Formats: sequence, C-alpha cells, structure tokens
Amino acid sequence: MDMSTSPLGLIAPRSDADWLNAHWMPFTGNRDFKSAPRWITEAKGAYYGTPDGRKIFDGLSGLWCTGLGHARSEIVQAVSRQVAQLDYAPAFQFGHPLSFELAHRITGHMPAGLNRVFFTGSGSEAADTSLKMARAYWRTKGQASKTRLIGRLKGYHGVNYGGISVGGIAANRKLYGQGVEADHLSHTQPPNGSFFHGMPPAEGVGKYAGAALADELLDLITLHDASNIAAVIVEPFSGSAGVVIPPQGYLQRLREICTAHNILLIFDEVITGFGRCGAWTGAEAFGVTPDILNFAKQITNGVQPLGGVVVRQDIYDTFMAQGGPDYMLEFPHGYTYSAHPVACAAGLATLDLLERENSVQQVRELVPHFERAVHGLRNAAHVLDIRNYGLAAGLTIASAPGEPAKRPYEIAMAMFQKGYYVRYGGDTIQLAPPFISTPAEIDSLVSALGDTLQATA
Ligand code: PXG
Ligand code: PLP
Repeated sequence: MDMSTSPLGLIAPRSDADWLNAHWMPFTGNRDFKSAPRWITEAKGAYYGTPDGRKIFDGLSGLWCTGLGHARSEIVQAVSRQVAQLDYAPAFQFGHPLSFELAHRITGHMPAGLNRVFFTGSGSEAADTSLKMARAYWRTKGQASKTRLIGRLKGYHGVNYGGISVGGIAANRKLYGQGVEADHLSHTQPPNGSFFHGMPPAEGVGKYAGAALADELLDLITLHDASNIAAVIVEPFSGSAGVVIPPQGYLQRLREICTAHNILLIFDEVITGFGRCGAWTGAEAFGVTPDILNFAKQITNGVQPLGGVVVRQDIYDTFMAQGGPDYMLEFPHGYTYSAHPVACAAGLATLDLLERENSVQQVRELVPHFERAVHGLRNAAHVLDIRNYGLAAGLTIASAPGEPAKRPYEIAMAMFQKGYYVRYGGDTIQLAPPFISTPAEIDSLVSALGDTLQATA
C-alpha cells in the first residue's frame, strides 16, 4: 500500500471541537481522543494507514474480527454485488436465499448436533438472543421455573442488559443499575507469575484447578436447585478480560454437570469462533460441545455487522412443536438487521476464503511461533503474567501506583506511535494478530511491545 499517494477517504478529518464532539465515541476516552485524534483512514492486508502516511500493523485484527486481513477483494466484490442486487429485505416473514445458504454453510463448521442458526447484528445481540432462547426453551417445554442464568467472573458477553448481567467485568456493569438476575462462577485466571503456555494444567495452581473451578456450579445447583436454572454461559476462553484460558478438564466438567442437571450450556464464541483457536470453533479446539453457540466478528471478517446463535436441533424442534397454528411465531424475537443480505454476502465470501486458504491450519502453524514470541516477554518490565491460546495472548501489566488502568493505556498509545495497534483493557494488553501474519510480523510486533514495556515508566 503506497500511503503517500493514497486518498484520505471521502471525508477528511477535521480538528474543530464542534465536529469532533458531535460523535460520542464507544468504549473510548472521548476527551483524550479529541485532544489528539488517532485517525485511521484506510486498511489493506494486516495494516492500517493513517492520513500522515504511516502504516500500522493490526495487532488485534480490528477488534478480534479481521483475521483474513483487510480489503480482501473477494469480500469487497461480494458486498458490492449484493448491495446492488438486494440492499435490504425485510427479515420478518420474507426471505432471501443468502441467509439460508449462510446458515447451511455455518452448520458445516459447527460441532455435530448444532445445526439451526438464528442471525443477529452483533455479538451483544447474540448474547441476549441466546439467553432469551434458553429461558423460552424451558418454558416452552413446560419447565417455566428454569429461568436463572449463570455467567462467570471476567466474562464478556457484550453490552446489552442480558449480556452485562451474566458478564463479569465490573467496569462494564457498575453504572447501569438493576439487570437480569444472574449468578457467577469464579474466573479461571491463574495467579500472576504462572506464565502457562496455552491451557493451564488440570491441577492448576491453588483453587485454580480445572475440575474444582467447574464444581462451583454444583454449589449453585445446591443453592437454587436445577429446576430453577436455565443456562450457564461462558466463553471457551475469555478475550476481553485479557485472554483467560480454561484449565484442562474445566470445560469438560462444566459440560458433565450441565448435562447431569438439565442445564443448557452456552458457549459465547464471538471471539473464539471461525479460526482464532486454530479450529473452526473453541468447542472443537477444546473438545466440548455446548447446547447453544454464539458467534459474530470473524464470520464476516469484520466487513459487515453480523452475529448469530446456533442451537441443537431439538431446541429448534421444541419451539416448532409448541408453536401453535402455523401462522403464529414460534419465537417472538429478531432484529431489523437479522440476516441482512449484505452482511450475509460478506459472511459467505468470508467462509469461502477461510475454507480456501485453510485458515484454521494457517493459524495452527503460526501458534507455536506466536507462543514462543509472546512468552519471550516474560522478563520484560511490568509484566506479571502472560497467557495465550491460538492466535490470542494477554499480558497482565503491573499497576502504576494508584492508577491501575494507566500503564496499559500508555503502552497501547506508545505502540500506535511506533506503528502497531494493540488493545488494552483493565490491567492487560491483548494481542490477536491476523491469521495471515508472517512470523516476521509477529516478531516485529512482540519486539516493539518489549521495547515499549521497557520504555514505560
Ligand atoms: N461476546 C464476546 C465473547 C465478545 O468478545 C461480544 C460478545 C459482543 O460483541 P459485539 O459485536 O456486540 O461487540 C464480544 C465482543 C476487546 C473487545 O477489546 C472485545 C469485544 C468487543 C470489543 C472490544 O477485548 N468483544
Ligand atoms: N426501537 C424502535 C422504536 C423500533 O421501531 C425498533 C425496530 O423496529 C427498534 C428499537 C429495534 O431496532 P433493531 O431491530 O435494529 O434492533
């Protein structure tokens, strides 16, 4: 990409306060950004371009969603063609073939038994959809008391009320008052200094043993009785919390307990789905099949907003069997943009590329290099722990005195100045490079992070 000759895009950035302040930016320090905006105006492959002609390596694949790299011509063409052919169609009571084709293609990559797909516009909508499905399923089956929802500390399930209620990141919930009643399991993050490569061992460290952590669910069942519990929702590994990997045996044990007590197990695979784990799903990577699986992000390579919920056929069949007369709705739920034709076109083109380029294998081949590289930062300044799985890694950064969130922010901003985009959140730095990264690009990213850590006060 030749940044010196490339256009800035149709709208040039401005610096006047009125223009900047009209947009209340999401999950952003607005005052900080608007005092010195960090513009991104183009992207190709694994790099962003800035108006001043700099190239920025995309060390988080956008927000965990652009594993194939940016501006892939196959996706660009599919979206362009579709927007000209059918830009929108009502999602309720009418259909277009793309969403059926996409659902069919998606089920081919799901664990056996998960074969009915409901589309949403995002991962947050997928989270709330899955929770509503779980409650409605039990009610439809005549077990209306099964309503309680169980999430996990450090869990992230988007920002809607259902998602933050089962979510376990305090900063995302504390401002918003009463949510949906929910219980939470402990998180699975090992103590600082563990530096486990990939999955922590089953015996873990102290209370962070796989089976013991999962057995906390038994305590909640003792407390509430399974007849009142609808579902448990977890990420196979937690992304937003700073890449928290389950210990060996943990997910298997959760599965056993849910099965034994008739509780639905929901995997939120918004980050782990469609390649990042070196498998089509986290379920496949970890060898555990949930009853309901949520996806978003990588399904369109980030090009269009699209999410969804995949369920076991008997869950779908239960709704159909109890749906009343045929003209009635079996599940009164859906979004204006559910199954959006342009998003579905992006999804189909993305699946074509993931399949054709064998991205799952590409990720698997890159993982050992990535793992060695990131764990090479173990003795770097401020690093308390490093966790990794697939093409994702989280570093826990020691707090600056009295300002726990400051160092990760400073590190991420210094990295951007150096030409690398990484994500910071809480006391962590997160890396999730594109599947198409070269080993040299990984080395360069990690080396820049090492230099930045060393240079950070
Ligand atoms: N579930 C999980 C597991 C996620 O990671 C969502 C739901 C919500 O998806 P939407 O599309 O509504 O954002 C997510 C999203 C980060 C970061 O920096 C992570 C997400 C989004 C933005 C930033 O870790 N995850
Ligand atoms: N609010 C109002 C007033 C609406 O009419 C609608 C949809 O028709 C929504 C919210 C929901 O929007 P969406 O379907 O995009 O989630």
